[in-house]
Amino acid sequence: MTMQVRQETGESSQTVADLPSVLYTRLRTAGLEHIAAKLDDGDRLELADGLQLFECSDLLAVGWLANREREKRHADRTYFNHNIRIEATNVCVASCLFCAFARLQPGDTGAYTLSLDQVWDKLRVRADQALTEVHVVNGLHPDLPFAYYLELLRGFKRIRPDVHLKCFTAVEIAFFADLYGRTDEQVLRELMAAGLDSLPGGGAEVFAERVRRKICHDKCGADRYLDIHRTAHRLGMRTNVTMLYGHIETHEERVDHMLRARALQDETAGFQAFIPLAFHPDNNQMRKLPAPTAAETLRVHAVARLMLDNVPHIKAFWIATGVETAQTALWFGVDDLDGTVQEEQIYHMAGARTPEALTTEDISGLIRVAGRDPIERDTLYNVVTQH
Ligand code: V47
Repeated sequence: MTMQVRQETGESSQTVADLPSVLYTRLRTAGLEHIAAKLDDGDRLELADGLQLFECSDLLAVGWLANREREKRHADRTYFNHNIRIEATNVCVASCLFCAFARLQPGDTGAYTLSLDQVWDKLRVRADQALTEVHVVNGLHPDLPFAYYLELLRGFKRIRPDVHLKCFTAVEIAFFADLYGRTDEQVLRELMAAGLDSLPGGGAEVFAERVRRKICHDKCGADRYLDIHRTAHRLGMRTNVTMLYGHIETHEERVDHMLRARALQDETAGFQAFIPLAFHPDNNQMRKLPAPTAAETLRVHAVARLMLDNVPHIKAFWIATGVETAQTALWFGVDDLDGTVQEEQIYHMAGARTPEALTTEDISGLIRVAGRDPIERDTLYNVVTQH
């Protein structure tokens, strides 16, 4: 076995013979020796390896392997961006059991739909901020015309032509296609012509049919979600992919989810980041379930880093994981913390107790305190500022 280990500098490497014996013994005792060897040899991890990583009792050994992969790619570099999150409407015809945000009908208590001016104002009032990204996620509204979404994008570009528009999940794209009588590709092309720059990763939940049938039966399925990302990549856009974990899914379904994302990435290389999303149980139809623990969160991010050898970034969405766990995850495979966010609602309505926004100084400070180097990036991972 040749176990190559890159040091934190990313410059030197060592074989298993050079590893401190205590570390080698620990990996062997954890039963992870052969997974370490596969990683060294550039062999891919498969379903059985992923299951073993989820079931291994030594979380630190799993984390150590994930951290080694993280440092090979990024050394200490840790990315975040200066973004704003906008949810223009929470009216949604889908009935996902985990969702605390959606309201079925326009007149229902708490239902809202912002006018275009109200949406644009969210950007206008931040004219003094060096924002680089607007991230839009909406409910599936049955009555808005397609022109609303096209105009929303055009208006953002009029106000801030420099800002990257990461808008509409694949689930929304599928909904638009069905509602407005277009193909998925036509919808993407029209939105791109109006200013769309990339797609966020929302709506993936868990790809396994068993899980989708139970928690999100009436929205776009896994194959269509992946096909929309495939099309977006072909049209030249980059996208992200998420996984909602910590509810009814099995370890096998988590690994299967990662492998399906990896297979598409082999085809297109269009995913920038994989983002595990921690389930929040307040105010939704799965409220009897406990939230995932910090240990589970660290493990999911670590296993994602190890399985998704072809996806450049593993992102911890600090709103979902909590700030402290996101910081710790920087030593469990994570190299990205999303962004300043501002005005997030989906998680806060589901019980998140994280702040609603962090400044770029807050984020770079918490990265530095965790022992990593903060880098403010734009959506496409170009460096904006090396803090
Ligand atoms: O798809 C909804 C999730 C997602 C709950 O692409 C919930 O950069 C946990 O996708 N508990 C939307 N999760 C958010 C999202 C996202 C977040 C950050 C970055 C990016 C990106 C994308 O939120 C939904 C769903 O999976 N969600 N309700 C809940 N109660």
